[in-house]
Amino acid sequence: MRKILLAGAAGCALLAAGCQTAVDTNQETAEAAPAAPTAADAERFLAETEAELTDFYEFSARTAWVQATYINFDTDWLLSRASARGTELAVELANATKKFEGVALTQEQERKMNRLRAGITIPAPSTPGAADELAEITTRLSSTYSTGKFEIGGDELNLDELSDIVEQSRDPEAIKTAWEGWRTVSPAMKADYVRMVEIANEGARELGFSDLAEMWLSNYDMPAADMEQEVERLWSEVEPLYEQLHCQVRAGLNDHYGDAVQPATGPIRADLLGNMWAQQWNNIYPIVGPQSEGPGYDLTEQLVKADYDPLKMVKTGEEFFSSIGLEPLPETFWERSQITRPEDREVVCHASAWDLDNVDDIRIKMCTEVNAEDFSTVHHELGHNYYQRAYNEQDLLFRDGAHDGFHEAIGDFIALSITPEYLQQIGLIETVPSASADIGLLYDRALEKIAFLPFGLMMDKWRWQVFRGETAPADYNSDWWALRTQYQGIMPPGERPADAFDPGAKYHIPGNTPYLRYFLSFVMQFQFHKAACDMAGWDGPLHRCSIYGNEEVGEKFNAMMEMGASQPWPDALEAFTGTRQMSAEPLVEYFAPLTAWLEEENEGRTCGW
Ligand code: X8Z
Ligand code: ZN
Repeated sequence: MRKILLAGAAGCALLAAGCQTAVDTNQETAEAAPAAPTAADAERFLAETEAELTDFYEFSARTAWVQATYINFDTDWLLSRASARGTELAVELANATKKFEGVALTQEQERKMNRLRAGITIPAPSTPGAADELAEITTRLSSTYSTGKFEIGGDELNLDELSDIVEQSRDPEAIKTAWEGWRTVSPAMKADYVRMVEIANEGARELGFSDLAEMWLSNYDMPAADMEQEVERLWSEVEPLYEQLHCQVRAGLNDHYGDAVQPATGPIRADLLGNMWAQQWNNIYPIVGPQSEGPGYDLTEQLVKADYDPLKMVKTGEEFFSSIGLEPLPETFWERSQITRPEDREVVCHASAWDLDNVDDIRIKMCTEVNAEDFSTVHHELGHNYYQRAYNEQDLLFRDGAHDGFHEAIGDFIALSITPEYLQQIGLIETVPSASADIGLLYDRALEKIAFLPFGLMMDKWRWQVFRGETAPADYNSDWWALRTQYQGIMPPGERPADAFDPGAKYHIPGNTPYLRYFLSFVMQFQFHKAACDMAGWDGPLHRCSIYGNEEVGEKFNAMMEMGASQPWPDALEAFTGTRQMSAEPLVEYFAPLTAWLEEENEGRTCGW
């Protein structure tokens, strides 16, 4: 998540006055028809709106920060209040844009109007009380998730502790218990989720969308239906590679656990993939990775050996960004970030990056542990912060990513440069493994990046179905698993209980963070990487290329980041990569040596499920 959008409001006095004035004037002057609004009116409206939002945003962001780093009755109350006012304000502004329909606006004004109209993640209708009810629901959903526990052997385990079991245990029964245990937290969310969908769809319809799915898909500088087609196109480019990886991993799990636990054909048991949601599979590298061709080091072990602590991991991340010429993080980042889980209170542990004042009060909120996964997450979060700071001179409504996939891709693009050579340069490994380690390195990357793709896609496929009413509440869970099986080729470890609400056990569902952004990011970060490596004159294999220390690339990248959302995203993409289309071609090129190896390994096996 990059920031809490419209989470709270400082009130809408200024804006209401602005709107009110326009309406009153019309009534006074006109027995005749009210004067049609002009482009100058639009300019005034936008200026007043941006001033109002600037003030409101900081109040709401600080409220949300306090709640996320100290969850209790009172902070939930405060967040609900702030977020209800935020929704009311956002909806009022979105409705206010309607009066400028048909007015000849500049491209910039048009973009701002669109952002106001389509940019609300969970809208409420303007019916009195709707925003309050919605805010209570969303706060409750989020806190239920973040404070969820399940008891095993007399201990109340939180998500981190249950995840440790799924990630590290090799006992299928223990893994299943932790996996099912975490999913006892979400049935309590179901009724709230159903009601939330009703309210938000009403809100979307009031703003002129057929439902919330259409509204979410309307934030990509093209009609919603075209964007959905784009997503299908990208998926078709990567699906064959996923199938190869799935085939090899299933065979590895079958070897390790035997037919009774993981059959050699059909879907993979979801809890055996080393991640609570089967979204990234690096933790089972030791089971399913190539035996003879390993990368030659284990980054988690190296971090521990080198005495890294969470702070040092973040400092190391900052140093990478500095090496490409970006300004160091401000002092307040270090004073105000939450880098580790506080012992004495409940917090939202899911990693996020924040921009509290839309200028430079940037921070991360993580419960960092010393391991390879969090080392990568640190870079991910810092990417959000550097982007936020880069576009802070844009008009307020343009202080955002070119689209949300860009925002997610910045830090991951940097992390693709964490190559063995880079690790050696910063002293984390002694020797750079030879080319014979390439398959191992690529396999590990594929467990992180390729395994993720169908998950990144199905999350919002499920939500689009729900928002469109194609999936009724009674089918929430079965349709969830139908998509999990169709796209990821996985199945639950046992029958799911009748009241199960498994989507609620994944942060972004109760947290209402759209997920298509991650699918796009996982494709686009390879486009950024390839462009950067080309710029750097790299002519080796893409996975060995690191832009560490390359200020020329840094400067070009920063130029794209500075654009924020001020131009249609193809312009931003073109500025850095020279192309105006999202494409999985660079990803396919990156993994080509692995693909060839997988195809050989899978020969004679029946792949698919
Ligand atoms: O939620 C995140 C980031 C914060 S924006 C840690 N990610 C997705 C997830 O964890 O599900 C990054 C990868 C996908
Ligand atoms: Zn993110």
